[in-house]
Amino acid sequence: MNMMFVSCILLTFIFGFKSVSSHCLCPQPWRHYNKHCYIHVRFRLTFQEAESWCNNLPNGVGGGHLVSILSKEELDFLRDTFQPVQEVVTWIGLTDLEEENVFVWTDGSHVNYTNFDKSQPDNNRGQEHCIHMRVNGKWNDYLCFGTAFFICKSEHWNWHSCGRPDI
Ligand SMILES: [Ca+2]
Repeated sequence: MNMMFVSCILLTFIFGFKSVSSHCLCPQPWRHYNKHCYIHVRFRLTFQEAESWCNNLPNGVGGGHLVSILSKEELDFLRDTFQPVQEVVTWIGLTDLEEENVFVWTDGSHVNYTNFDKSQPDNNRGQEHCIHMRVNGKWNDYLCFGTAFFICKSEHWNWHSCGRPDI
């Protein structure tokens, strides 16, 4: 291969990727991370109301769920992105409502990673089955009919106005 050809390939590669910004993958004000879009919703709902809100997402994003957090990296992304506007607690999509101490994500993801706070989950008074995240990023089981801000997560979107196929 001659140098000109290699340079062409490299430039195409670099500018090809640059033209696919996160704005193409998630509509504003959603934020993109690892093939998913996230939004921090700043009004208070119960756990089930928040899950329903995420299931019926506006802006054509598609059906989503309360956020599943599958790794420390994903948790760090959420904290870095939403911490400045995060209130005391934020619903995440983890619950053991169906069976005590068997935690499931509402989006069906496997539970391979958790980040519960010290002494949690404690199922206080036998009534805490829905998980929220505290400002310190640690998780706590809480009353499902309590209200909190929440984060929705949805598979990212090929926004047609980008004019390019998704990568
Ligand atoms: Ca608790």
